[in-house]
Amino acid sequence: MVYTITLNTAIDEVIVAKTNIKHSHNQIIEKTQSVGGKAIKTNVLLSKYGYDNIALGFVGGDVGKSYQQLLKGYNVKTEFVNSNSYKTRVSTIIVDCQFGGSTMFVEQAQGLVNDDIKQFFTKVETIEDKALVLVAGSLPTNFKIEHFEKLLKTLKQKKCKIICDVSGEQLKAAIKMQVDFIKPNEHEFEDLFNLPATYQNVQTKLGHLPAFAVSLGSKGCIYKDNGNVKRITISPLFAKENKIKSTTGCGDLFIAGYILAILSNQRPIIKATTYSMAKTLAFGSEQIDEQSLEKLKKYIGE
Ligand code: TA6
Repeated sequence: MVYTITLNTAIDEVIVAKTNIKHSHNQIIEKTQSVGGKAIKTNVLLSKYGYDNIALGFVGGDVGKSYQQLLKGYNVKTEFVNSNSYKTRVSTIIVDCQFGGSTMFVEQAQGLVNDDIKQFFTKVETIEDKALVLVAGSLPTNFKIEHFEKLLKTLKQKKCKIICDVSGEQLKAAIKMQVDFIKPNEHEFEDLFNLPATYQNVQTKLGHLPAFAVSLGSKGCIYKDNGNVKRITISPLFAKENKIKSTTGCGDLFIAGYILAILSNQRPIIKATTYSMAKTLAFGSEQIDEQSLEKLKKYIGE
């Protein structure tokens, strides 16, 4: 069983527009709703491939109801805390179909109350010992860093395999707790250490951890597994030979691919990279271009 924890859920309103900067009349080509929040993308993928998984976290408000409907459509089993004060957010993602690329605007989450947090930790206690647990995304207001540290400590005591895709103070706590895998992107690394994400700096700052990946966007990633710090590159031919639609969600699908590989005894970093690349070929923030997965491996260098 894989558990995911999305403390700050969101629905992503994805707006695909044809920009016309000259006249600033930008025509909307397509509007879709995507499953937002980071860890939940892994549930969507695991359910698709028939792996048991449960999503924990907080939902609330009308958007929370729609969010759970979306997840039902993906056959994702949830154990969310339904809060009366927290409201599942709406993130707006503008995808420029002419020049490529996406821009994301994320609502500030409203507050949780202590009873919500108490209910959450009661659910955390039901997580099986030694389970694989993914914790990803931002914290809602009132879920303090102390709560986050308590969450990691509880999972450690349960001897869970803890994977974290977090930033800032949460990333610092995950490193201190020496969780089993972290995946900051280059900006999150640079913000935390005030250093560029070079091979040397990554090795110095993260080399003591069991495993990690620092994602470098279209340049690949610097990672550690089986004891050595190595690098994955992505050929520039990938962007030349494929239509890049939206990079929103790439980091989330990297993690989903990593976990899928662990469950299917494949090389985690290669699968993670292909899923992250396949995400750029679809508009939705939880979608990938499945047909492209096999052929993407030819663009990956080690
Ligand atoms: O990485 C993309 C994404 O997961 C979007 O789906 C959007 O919901 C946002 O990031 C959520 O991130 P946050 O860190 O605010 O939980």
